[in-house]
Amino acid sequence: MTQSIHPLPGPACPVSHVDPFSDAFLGDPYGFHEELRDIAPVFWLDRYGVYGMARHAEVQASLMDWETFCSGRGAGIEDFAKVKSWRPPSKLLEVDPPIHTRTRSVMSRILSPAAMRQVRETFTARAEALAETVVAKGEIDAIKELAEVFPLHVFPDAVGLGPEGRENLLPFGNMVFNSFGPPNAIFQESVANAKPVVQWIYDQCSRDRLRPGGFGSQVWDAFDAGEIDADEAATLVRSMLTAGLDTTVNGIANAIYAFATHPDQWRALRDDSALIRQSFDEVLRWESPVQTFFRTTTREVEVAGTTIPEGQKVLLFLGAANRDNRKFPEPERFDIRRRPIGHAAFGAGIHSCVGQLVARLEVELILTALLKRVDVIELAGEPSRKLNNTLRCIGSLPIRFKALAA
Ligand code: 4IA
Repeated sequence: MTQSIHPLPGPACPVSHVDPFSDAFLGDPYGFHEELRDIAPVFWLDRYGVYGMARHAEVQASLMDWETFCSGRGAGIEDFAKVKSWRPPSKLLEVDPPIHTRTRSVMSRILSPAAMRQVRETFTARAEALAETVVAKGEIDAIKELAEVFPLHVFPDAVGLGPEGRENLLPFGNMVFNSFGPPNAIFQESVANAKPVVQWIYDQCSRDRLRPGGFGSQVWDAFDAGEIDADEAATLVRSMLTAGLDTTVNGIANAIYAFATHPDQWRALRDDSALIRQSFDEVLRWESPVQTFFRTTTREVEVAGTTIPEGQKVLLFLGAANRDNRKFPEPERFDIRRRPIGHAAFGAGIHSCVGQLVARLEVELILTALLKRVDVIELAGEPSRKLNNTLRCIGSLPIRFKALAA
């Protein structure tokens, strides 16, 4: 409906006039996703002058080909080769090898399976206590009282932050995830009053603020070992504080939403708790917290018959790829028995989510703790959306828990 073939000279592919950062798109992306997937493997978004890909095959292939689809020119809409980023670029997300290889190896060691075994006991006790509280309440807003509470309770402690100022963490993340898109009203609103928030975040990244032994302090240990420089160390701590909260809050929120609207799936999980971990992959596929990311072409490249010139921004629709029926049969169905191997919610290739073990641990423990206590999860009212240029967020989620007979 909104497509046309662009008159030459111009991109050699179909054009869409859709605005993927509009309220209408962000509020309910799935109809738009279908339209974009069906236009062509590669299309031109004339609203922003960027290419887009929404089918699984091309999204996946582009993520794997970091030499052609680079991150060093920014993972947002701005090309760092042309404009200066509003924040100093991430030394993890917004760099390419060889720098990336070095910083990534530090982060993946700190967030390794062995590290998860160390925090598991503390995280578990907190998940159990929180589940006890919310189930006793019966009715809650699952955003304010559960999805935000749990990551904010466990992750900043694991990083080793002090007790003061943690209310800055979610506003900071919200702002950064908005900033990957255009400077629209959604973004502007999130940066109003941002100065003290940004300052607080940067202050927490210095060594003397971080509890010895925590994830943040371990980043500084890598500086001592000569693996990274001081600027890289501080910026990697910032990466943890940017990428580690809003993502998991919405991962938990989307999981609760999925089960509340699919009672048969909660029953299936009750019948077979071995499905807990893979059920989170299905949540991620069905409602991907990180919906989109940009790459920039480092050379002219042909994708499915379309030639993309060098230096072009390409918007990858991870959320659309995860609902592509060319890859996942009946993609609209939330089915925890499906093994959604190859979903793109954590990205793919060298930049695939380095913190995913933390996310997986948090969701596993919350679902496990609820499963022990809850017979039925249901909506107790209409959920509301919170719009973000990158994240699929829920604003409020009224939930009723029916407790298991004791
Ligand atoms: C960083 C993709 C998202 C989860 C993310 C956001 C920020 C950073 C990394 C990942 O600042 O390094």
